[in-house]
Amino acid sequence: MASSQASKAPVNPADSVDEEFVEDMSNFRIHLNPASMIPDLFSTYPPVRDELDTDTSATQDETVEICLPYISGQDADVKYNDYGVPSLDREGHARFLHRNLGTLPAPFIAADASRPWFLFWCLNALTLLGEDVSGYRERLIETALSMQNESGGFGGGPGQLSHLATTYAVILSLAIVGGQDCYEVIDRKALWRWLCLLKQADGGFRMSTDGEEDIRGAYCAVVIISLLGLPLDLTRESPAWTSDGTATLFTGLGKWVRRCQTFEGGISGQPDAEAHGAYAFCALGCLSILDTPNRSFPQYLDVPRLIAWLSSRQYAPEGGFSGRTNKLVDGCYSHWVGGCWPLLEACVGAQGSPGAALFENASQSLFSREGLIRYILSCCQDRTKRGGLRDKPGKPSDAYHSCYVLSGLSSAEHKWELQSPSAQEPMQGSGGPVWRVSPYPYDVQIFDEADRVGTIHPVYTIPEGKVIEIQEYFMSKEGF
Ligand code: FPP
Ligand code: K
Ligand code: ZN
Repeated sequence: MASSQASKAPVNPADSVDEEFVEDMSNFRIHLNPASMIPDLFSTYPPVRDELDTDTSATQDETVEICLPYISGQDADVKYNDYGVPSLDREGHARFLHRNLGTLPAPFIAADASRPWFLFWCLNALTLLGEDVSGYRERLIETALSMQNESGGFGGGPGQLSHLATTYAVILSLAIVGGQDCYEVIDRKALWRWLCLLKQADGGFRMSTDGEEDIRGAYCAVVIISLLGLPLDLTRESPAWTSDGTATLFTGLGKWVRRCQTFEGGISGQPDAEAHGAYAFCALGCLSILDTPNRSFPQYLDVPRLIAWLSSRQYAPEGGFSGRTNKLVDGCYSHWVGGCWPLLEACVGAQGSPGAALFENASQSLFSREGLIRYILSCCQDRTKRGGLRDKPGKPSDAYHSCYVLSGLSSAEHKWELQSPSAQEPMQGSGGPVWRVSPYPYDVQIFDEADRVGTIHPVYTIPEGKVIEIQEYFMSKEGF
C-alpha cells in the first residue's frame, strides 16, 4: 500500500518502507507488553525477603511465585488496559453468585449452618456488581422466617440454635433486599431479649447463649442494635444487669474491645489471643457505632500501633493484604483489612485532629490503593466459565471471597468522609455524623471506569442507602 502510493506522488522519506524501522516497531510493541506498564514494586521479586528457611518463608516464596505471572501481566489470554490491569468479569461473577443462591451440590452439606451467610455474601456481592436482587425478596422472607427462633434471633437453618453471626447475616440480607415485608420478618422484641442474654458483665457479647464471647459478637451486636433501633436497656435476665439499673447493652463494650489489642498492635478475637485482620475490622466497626471514630478509637485503642500493624498486612509484589503476621496474602482481607482504612482515615483525618494535615492532599491514602486493585483484578478473579472471586490464584472461587473481594475493591475505588464529626450524640439515630462517598480522586486511575463497583457503608458493609432505609423505618415505629 505505502509503496504504491509513494510511486504516484513526490517521495516523502517518511512514506518509504524501512524494513529495519518496521522490525524496530515490532520490538517496540513487545516493550509495550503489560509488564512494562506495571511498577517494579508489583512486577518483580521483593527487594527484601526472609532468608531464614522455615515453612513460613517457603510458602511465602511459593505465593510470590504463583502470583507474579498474574500481577506482572504475563497471561496471553487476558486483555490488559494501559496500566497492565485486567478488567472485571462482571457477568461471570454475577452468574456465579446467582448459582450460589440456588440448590448447591451435596458437599455443601458441611456448610448447612452457614446458609444465612450464603444469602448475605451473594446478595451483597450481586448488589456491588449492580445487579437487582429484589427478585429474591419472597424466597428470602420465607427462608428467614424458617430460621427465626421464638426465643429471639436466627439460627443457621430451621430448628438450629440462634447464633449472633447467622442473625447478623440474616438481618443484613433482609436490609439489602429491603422493604417493609423484609423488615417485618424480624421479631425485634424477642431479638432484644436474646441480645440481653448474650451481653456479659465484662462488657462483651457471647455468640450464643453459653457460647464463646468474642469480638465478632461485639461487632454483630452493635450493628444489629443500631440498624434496628433496639432499646439499650437490659432485661433483668441479662448477666450484665445491675441492681442500680444503669447498665445497658453498650456498657463496658469499648473497654472490652480495648482488651483485644495485642502486643503487635493488631486486634485479636478475644483478650490474649493472636491479632487478626478480620478482628481489627470488627473492633473498628464496633467502636465506630459507639461513638465517632476520632473519639472512640483513641479512647480505647493505641491508634498508631494499630496503623503500623495494619500497614504491615499489605505485601509487595502481591499488592493484597494478609490476615496476620507471617501469613499469606488473601483476597478476603481486601475487606477485613481494606475496610479498616476508611474508618481510620475518619479518625486520623478528622477536622481539627493532629493528623488532618496528612489528608490536605485529597489523594493521600494510608495504604496502596494501586497495589490492592492490582491484586484484586489480576489475582482474585476466576476467569473461566465458573466465574466468582477467590483467595489467590489456584484456589477455587466462592461466595465468601466474592463478597469480600468486591467489598475491598469498592473501598479502594472510593473515598469515604465522615461529615460533621463534632456532633456530641452517639452515632445511633438521626442527627449524628453522616458518611459521604465519592469516587477516589486518583492522580492516575489504573482501573477502567467500567470496573467501578457499587458502594457499601464503611461500618455496616451494605449499600449506604439500605442502612438509612431500615434505620428510618424502625425509628418512625412506636415501640416494637
Ligand atoms: C484465620 O483463618 C481466620 C481467623 C482467625 C478469623 C476469621 C474471621 C472472619 C473472617 C470474620 C469474622 C467477622 C464477623 C463479622 C463474623 P486462616 O488460618 O484460614 O487464615 P489466615 O492464614 O489468613 O490467617
Ligand atoms: K486465609
Ligand atoms: Zn480468604
